Amino acid sequence: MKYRPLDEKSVLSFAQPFLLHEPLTAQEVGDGNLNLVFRVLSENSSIIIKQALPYLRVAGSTWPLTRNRARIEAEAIIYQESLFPGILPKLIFFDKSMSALVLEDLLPMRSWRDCLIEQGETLEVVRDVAKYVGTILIASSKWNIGNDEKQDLRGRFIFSGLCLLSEDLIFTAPFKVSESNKFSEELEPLVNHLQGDQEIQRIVGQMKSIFKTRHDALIHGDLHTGSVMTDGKNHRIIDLEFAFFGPFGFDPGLICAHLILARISHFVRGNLNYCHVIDRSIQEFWAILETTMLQNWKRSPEEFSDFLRQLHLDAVKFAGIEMVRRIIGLAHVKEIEDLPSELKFSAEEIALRIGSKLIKSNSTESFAQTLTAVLEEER
Ligand code: ADP
Ligand code: SR1
Ligand code: MG
Repeated sequence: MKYRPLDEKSVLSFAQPFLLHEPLTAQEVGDGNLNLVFRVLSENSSIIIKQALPYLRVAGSTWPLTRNRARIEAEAIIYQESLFPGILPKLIFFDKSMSALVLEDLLPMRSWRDCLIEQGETLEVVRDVAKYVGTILIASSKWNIGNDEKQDLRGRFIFSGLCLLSEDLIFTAPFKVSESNKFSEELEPLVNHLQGDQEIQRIVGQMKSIFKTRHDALIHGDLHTGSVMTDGKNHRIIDLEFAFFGPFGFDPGLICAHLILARISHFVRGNLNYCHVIDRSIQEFWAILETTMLQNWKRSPEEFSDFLRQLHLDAVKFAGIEMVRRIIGLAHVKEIEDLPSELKFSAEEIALRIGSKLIKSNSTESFAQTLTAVLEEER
């Protein structure tokens, strides 16, 4: 079949072979920045069709983007499912020429981001996310795969077009004057100050280089709270199109950055009890992550200590960079975007300040301790 973008009508016949009964209706449900995501319903079942467009959806056809990301997502689901069964949506079929994945419909699960916005249960979610990250990081690490497999996996999950997009949108554009940046006028003095900070420039440059050159494990690559779905009890990790062999600290840093952004959103709204829930979630994330990694560790305890020290150090900096880019860069987060304007500015200011401090942190403490010290200074 020749590639053509699907719509709510043509997706019905595309989905037909994968449903028990005739497809009845389809709805585009992707709130995403990149792809088309359809829910196709038949009499008593439904499936998800996720199709890559040849461009960055949020920017329009002027920003081309390789459809190879659909192949990466399909192969990453298959590989990670073998390492952590049950945490990913079932891949029913992958149509290479259409760059389309047929996926299990996770409804009634909803995104963890929405759950955090509504002050929902989050500790159970964080535990599963930590187990997922810990398992994948160690099981797919350079130490735990043989040379042949390593060569094969590295070939399939090399630094992709989406990694280039991350390089640009996370590490480059937000830290200089760039057309793709998006922030309000009142934030301009703060942005100018941050972009003129030589220490930040130097550290972000170093972290960008780590992002591009450290092939530690097959990381998710876009692990924010919108990439996790939950019904309170069961949790799934979605959206693996950014998967590649990258640095250990990237996924943990990203997930914590988004928990901190959620915390800031609640802080400015005065929901202090929920801020404590998020603090506990971050502590719990690291506790479970460390336990999971240790359970799978096959090297010496001394090496584990060194590994952990580096992991915390990198994750703190990746988290700071991710926070900054979600305020200045192209892609923002709705827990901050949807705040009333007077609270939004205050949240953005706090996020830039905390983000900058995390980037500059030289703390040899754990992620949670470093964050606690930074939050103390905010009081
Ligand atoms: P994008 O990469 O374009 O951002 P995502 O994979 O993040 O696309 O999906 C966008 C949205 O589509 C998700 O936030 C979720 O609401 C919905 N979605 C994606 N996959 C599924 C699924 N397997 N089951 C139910 N909903 C899904
Ligand atoms: C503006 S679109 C790009 C962002 O959305 C994705 O989910 C990634 O986070 C990416 O940086
Ligand atoms: Mg995506």
